[in-house]
Amino acid sequence: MESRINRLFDNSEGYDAFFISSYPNIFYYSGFESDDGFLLITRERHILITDSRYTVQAKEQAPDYEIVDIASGLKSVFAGIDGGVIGFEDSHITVSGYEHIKAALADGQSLKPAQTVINAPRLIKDKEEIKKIAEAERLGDEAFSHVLNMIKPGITENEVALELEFFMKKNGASALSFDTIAASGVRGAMPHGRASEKVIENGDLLTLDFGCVLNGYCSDMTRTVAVGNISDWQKEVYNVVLKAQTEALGAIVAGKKCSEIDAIARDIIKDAGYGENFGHALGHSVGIEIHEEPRLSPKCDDIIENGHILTVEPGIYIENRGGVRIEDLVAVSDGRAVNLTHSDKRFIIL
Ligand SMILES: [Mn+2]
Repeated sequence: MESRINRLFDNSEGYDAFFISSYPNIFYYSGFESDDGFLLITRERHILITDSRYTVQAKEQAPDYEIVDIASGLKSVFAGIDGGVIGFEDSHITVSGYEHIKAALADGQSLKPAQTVINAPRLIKDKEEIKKIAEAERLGDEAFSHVLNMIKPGITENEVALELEFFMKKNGASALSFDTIAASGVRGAMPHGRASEKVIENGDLLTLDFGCVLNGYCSDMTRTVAVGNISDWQKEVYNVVLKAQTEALGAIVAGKKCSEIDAIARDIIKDAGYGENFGHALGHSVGIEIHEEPRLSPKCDDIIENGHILTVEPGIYIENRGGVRIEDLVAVSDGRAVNLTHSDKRFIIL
């Protein structure tokens, strides 16, 4: 935690202190797994403000912090630090929250927006974080091979999704990264088609996009499988998506622009005649939150660096027919992409 706080101050000229209020940043900078509280950090003092319901948990999870009970009032906490300019999470705090904090400041103290500065250290994952993300992704792989045994005509998307979720939670996940997507047949044309009561039928493609939170970090993966008798267009679309996915993934190296990687996948899909059927970005980063920066999108000029985690997830979606998406999660390490997803990408026909 100390090194994370040092990185924050080393790259934030003009700030004397930070007031941190969102769950991901409280967890990142302190280890405290709750957003019923705030952090107030200066170089010298690390203060976690919470209430009596959480003091035991706070002492345990944030041993580097002084724990202060909110009952003693925010005013006395601010009066106790010698920070002048206090950075706060302007994308997170409400207007009334802002007014409340402002009213508690001591003489000579002021608030300054600092969301980008506070989030910045989280873009580059350290070894421990990469390990946790890899473990979460591994659990996703295991859940996927577990449900392959049950997918057959006659069961519903919800049944498959629940089995994935049950497996991940039974094996240590504290939550899901997001609502599980299980989209079969024509529903596959919706990139974010949440699992429904639809029965999986012979001839359907089934897209499963899911993830879990393990040790505070998210996983994310997508596989599309076929059920029963498959037609030529389904095979063709699968192969185009697979080619776009593997070539974009193989092109990820430190130093390249995010938009260049997106373009590789997008051009392959366009050249195959499906340009109109791939509307979303190629990928995003993953960490404490499921969607983090940078993004593999046409608009993202960020340069890929060691410590970035990225999803690579092209798709083709055809209204009234169906869709295919394939997604792996990679870590950039020693300049190149290390794939953290190990599930088979060959066309699986069940
Ligand atoms: Mn994703």
